[in-house]
Amino acid sequence: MSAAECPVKKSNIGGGGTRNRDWWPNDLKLNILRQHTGVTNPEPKEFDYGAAFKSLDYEAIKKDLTALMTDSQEWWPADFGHYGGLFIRMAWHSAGTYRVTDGRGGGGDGQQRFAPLNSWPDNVSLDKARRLLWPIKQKYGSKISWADLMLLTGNVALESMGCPTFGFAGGRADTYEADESVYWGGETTWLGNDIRYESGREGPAGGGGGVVDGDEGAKKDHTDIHSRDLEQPVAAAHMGLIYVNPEGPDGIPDPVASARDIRTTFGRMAMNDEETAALVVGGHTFGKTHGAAPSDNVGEEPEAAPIEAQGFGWKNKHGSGKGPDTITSGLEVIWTSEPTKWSNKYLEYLYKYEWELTKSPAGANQWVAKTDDEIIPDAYDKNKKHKPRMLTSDLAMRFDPAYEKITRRWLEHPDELHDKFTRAWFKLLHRDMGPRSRWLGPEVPKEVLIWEDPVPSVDHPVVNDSDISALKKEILATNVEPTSFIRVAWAAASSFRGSDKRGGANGARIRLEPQINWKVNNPAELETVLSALEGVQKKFNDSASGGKKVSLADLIVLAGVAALEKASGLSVPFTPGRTDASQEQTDAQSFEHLEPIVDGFRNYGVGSSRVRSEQFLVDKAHLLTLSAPQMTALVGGLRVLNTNWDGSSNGVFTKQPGKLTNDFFVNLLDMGTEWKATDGSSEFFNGVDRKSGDKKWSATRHDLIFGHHPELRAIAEVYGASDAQEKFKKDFITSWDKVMNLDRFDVK
Ligand code: HEB
Repeated sequence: MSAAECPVKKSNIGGGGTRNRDWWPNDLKLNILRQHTGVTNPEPKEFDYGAAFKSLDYEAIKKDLTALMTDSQEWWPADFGHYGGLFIRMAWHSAGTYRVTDGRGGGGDGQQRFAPLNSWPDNVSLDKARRLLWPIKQKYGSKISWADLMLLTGNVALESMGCPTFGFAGGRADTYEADESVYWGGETTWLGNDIRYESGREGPAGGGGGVVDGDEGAKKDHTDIHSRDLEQPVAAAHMGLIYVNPEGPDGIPDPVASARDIRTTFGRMAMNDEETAALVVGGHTFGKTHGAAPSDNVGEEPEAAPIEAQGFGWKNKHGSGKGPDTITSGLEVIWTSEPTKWSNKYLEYLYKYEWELTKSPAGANQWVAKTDDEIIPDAYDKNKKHKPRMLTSDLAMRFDPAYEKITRRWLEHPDELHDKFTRAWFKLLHRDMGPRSRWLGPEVPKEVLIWEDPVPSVDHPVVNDSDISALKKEILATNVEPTSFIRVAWAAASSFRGSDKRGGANGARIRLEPQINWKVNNPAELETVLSALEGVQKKFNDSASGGKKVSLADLIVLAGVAALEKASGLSVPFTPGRTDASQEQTDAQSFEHLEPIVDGFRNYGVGSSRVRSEQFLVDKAHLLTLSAPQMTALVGGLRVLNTNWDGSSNGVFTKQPGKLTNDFFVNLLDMGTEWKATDGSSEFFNGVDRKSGDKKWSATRHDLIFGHHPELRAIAEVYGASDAQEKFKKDFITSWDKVMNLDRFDVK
């Protein structure tokens, strides 16, 4: 037994050994707030990926990719002499990890190169696909990221097989470490699915979880594949799969139950029935599945493979281990008679034949057409022919009544399928890119799509410095409390999430459904603020010279800025140029996913027995792309500014509420105060004078965590020191400005 296998003696250097995570697995983790920072990235600090991408010879790389499709390599031969199917699957599995609930996952960061995705059971053989791309990545270097390259390759694969696409946009900068922020489920075994279907479960309590649901509700029987509920926010039916088990839920070959899982998981990916069906039908028009022999021929995944494998995993000892002997999913299906050409044959066969349950050579459930027609070519042997075959998840496209209605129409109208497929494919690849101002390259489509969350472009001169100071005076002259302006500006801007770059103040969507009615936005106060600002806006726009206009989105932020200047006595930056979106430009249903369940910045809501309040706070800070010091400065500042969502005094540790001071930290760290829980759930606390016993303050977990957690306390001590008053105010304003402009990709 080697040292690496010894269960007792672990490595004592290089980060090995028993660590804090092992000793205190429930401790609050801040690691997700310091990912992808300068030290992990080999590019120089000033590297601008957008500029690098703009210098890429786009036509040349597309030509190289097209040539690669049919340049079969001895070490991993191309099925049917064409890598198209494999590359489409690579792109699809890259983008398809996206979930609309928290915006995490997706192809935007090139995470398929890192664990766990590089080793997911569903990503078998994609290690080979990426390696086939290395010569092209090497040739173009920093001008194209892996993230862009994997997706562009999928697009070129489609085009090279006669399927014109809807377009392509680049602009996804690479990350260089495994992203720890995504909750993929609580299971500890691959393909396990117990925890995600068991409401009432305890589940993991570690940090870095996504926003997960509460733990109310009776325990459900998670073995009932017709009624089980998938845990939020996960978007896959099993740990290690992108979506659903191709054999059917839990391997049970039931097409209708499969449809249920498909609908849920693709729905979490922000796809409706039509988009889902288009993707499945269009995708499986190409390529084949691989299950030449039982899966026990296959070795360990890349993360667990030996060093000499150099990043490859799943070494296959069946036959040659490649080409006709490939084992990927363990299923052995070729959908159409022309697997390297766009056609309508998937649907033709799906409806032409009746289907019989059978087993793949690896023993997996799959379906074969009840026919003598041997019309399907072999991937390697020109003399061999096969019967049409399908996966259980393919039959879902026919046997689920809603999918059937859609796919029967496309059977008669192939052009409609092409249109729906290419649009859904474009959405799949670009869903997490954020606003159009981030989309780069010559193939950005002209048509504006609702899921982009479009904002109108600026079609009028914007306000200048003297307008801005005049407007600030107007704003402060209204009879609205300055703190209300701060609350509303924060509410608007902090709806942003860095995961899929949605939300933010631009568009002034806080005045539209659904944000206008979010409880956390305090609708009554919001209305007062909005009508005051609309008054200021009308007055300005009616009288300003030279057609100048100010948007409500700008005024919402400017009002916060003006109030903050008053509260701090310092000048606060403001960058105009926002515009106002209309309700028609807003997919209200899709925006509902941006509503915070718990928001520690505004002292809104409490955690559950599964996810503690402070974990929600860290999660929110991560979505706001904040570091731990920035989160600390913002919470401390927002508290003394008296901006809790409901105006409560929790955490408002100051005698001068509304004034920007470092009092939150000074008073939090004051040894004269003793803290006591006020209720059984340890969510609310009173701070009492240690000597007199008199109540001085009230607080939530969102507040007290800054005195409890050693790393947060270390930051709080910096801000609570006697030399920190000016530093704190400056840091607060810098972080405030960052949040106000998180969505301003148009000016970055
Ligand atoms: Fe797919 C393949 C499943 C969706 C595209 N897929 C495949 C396979 C499987 C599956 C199992 C095989 C793998 C191997 O190799 O073995 N899918 C599936 C499922 C689903 C899907 C379950 C859901 C329902 N796909 C999909 C989509 C797409 C696709 C959506 C796109 C769009 N796939 C695909 C392709 C392929 C596959 C292209 C082939 C690959 C090759 O050729 O290699």
